[in-house]
Amino acid sequence: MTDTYYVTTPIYYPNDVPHIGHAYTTLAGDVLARWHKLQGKEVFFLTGTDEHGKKIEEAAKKAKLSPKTFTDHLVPKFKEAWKKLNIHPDRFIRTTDTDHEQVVQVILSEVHKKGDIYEGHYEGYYCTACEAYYTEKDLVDGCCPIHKTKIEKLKEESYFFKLSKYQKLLLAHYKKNPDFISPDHRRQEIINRVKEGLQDLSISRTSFSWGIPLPFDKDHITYVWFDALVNYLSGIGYLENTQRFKKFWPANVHLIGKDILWFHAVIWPAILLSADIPLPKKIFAHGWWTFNNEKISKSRGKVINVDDLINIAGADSARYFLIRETPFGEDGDFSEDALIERHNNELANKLGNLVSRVSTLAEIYGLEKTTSTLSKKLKIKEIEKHMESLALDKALTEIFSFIDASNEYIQAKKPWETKDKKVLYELVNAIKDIAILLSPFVPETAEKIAKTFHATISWESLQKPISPVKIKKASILFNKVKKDG
Ligand code: ME8
Repeated sequence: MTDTYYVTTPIYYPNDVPHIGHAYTTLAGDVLARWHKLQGKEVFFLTGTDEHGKKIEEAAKKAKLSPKTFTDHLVPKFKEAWKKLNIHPDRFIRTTDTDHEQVVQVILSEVHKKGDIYEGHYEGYYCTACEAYYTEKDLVDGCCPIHKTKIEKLKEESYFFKLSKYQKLLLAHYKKNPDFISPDHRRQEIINRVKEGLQDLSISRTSFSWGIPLPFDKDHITYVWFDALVNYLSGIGYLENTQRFKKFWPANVHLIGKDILWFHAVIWPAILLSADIPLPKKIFAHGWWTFNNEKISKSRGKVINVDDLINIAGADSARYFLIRETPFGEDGDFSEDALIERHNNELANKLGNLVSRVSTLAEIYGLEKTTSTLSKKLKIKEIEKHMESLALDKALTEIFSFIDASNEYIQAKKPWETKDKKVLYELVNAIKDIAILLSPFVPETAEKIAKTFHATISWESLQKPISPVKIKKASILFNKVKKDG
């Protein structure tokens, strides 16, 4: 039986066009999906949009559109952005999809049947930007601790999910499965907070109507997070494609930003425990991007959208930069200069020049088969280990150490003087392996390299010497980009 791999991203609020933060998580999902596919696994990669709730309803009202028409206008922007970045999910789920709405109702019914939902009154503070509830002690000067905006006090009839009932089970699960929440320091934060105690969660609203009705009380709509989290089940066919569901669930990893770890590491597993569904294997919360060292903010013009990102130096350079620049899991800062720097020095100089020099010399002098000493310097096992532990940046660093080693080799052996066809053969094989390993990160570039050297991008071709065929000089892979000013 083929191994499977199921990776998800958060489903984003389509209240504006996607920016670099959304691109980051989705790109990481695409890199992981491509990596596991390369290794021969059957992969499912899910992303999408979170379309219900007050935030969307208010944004639509401002635009003088119905919520559905409003999101219908914005969803294509997400799909186009992912396409431009060469990100190819197996499904793009919308929470307004009929199959998803059905699954939400089924899960609600399961949890209700279990006796984990009760009726009461909600009284407290609600931040619409977060779509989250806060207690008085969470507030900072009467404002949302995240958005620093004035927060509204709500009182309404509501159904509650017995989150508090799951405190012990959750803590036991974290203990038994130390890899469940990553990175480690975030796991510890969650454990500490859960130990302080859990409050039951208000899971329905009556003050507005843009949501999925509760199956047991049509006057209430479902709280947007209960609705959204269930996408990870509906996305792979919880109801209508049970075979696929069985194949892929539990998910290997839910990739998220650190802002929404509580929902994924506490609320989501509690819902699953209540519905008797196995828990995902891992929740990985990556860090936060700032833009020129400031918080990303649309209103203050501190934002970089996907189009701006790609316009700097192309899709592959954007992909490369985002993954290479910061350790996956830590915060990072985006600047155009830093992207250009890496594009020019690492992609154009190190990788581009290697491919250009070797293909030029191979065209002139040809290749001759030999056993390779250079390829011994390629640490595939290390790269695999990094990918397994989601140290995506480290995997790239390791691949680039081999690019450095290959550049040193050509410099030391001087095949342009010696006309040594064997050295060129070794270098061609090294580049072929580099292209295979880089393919999840920079797919377009990897394909171009493979074409030049008549190689195939596949795990089986890795470290398998190619036949010494005739090679033609490669066209330039990366044109250098000038920094502004
Ligand atoms: O929270 N740096 O949607 P959302 C890094 N709909 N990542 C960032 C980022 C930044 N500055 N800004 C956003 C929601 N992200 C819910 C999710 S899931 C069941 C429901 C990324 O549109 C990061 O992945 O606010 C973060 O978790 C996500 O966008 C939040 O997207």
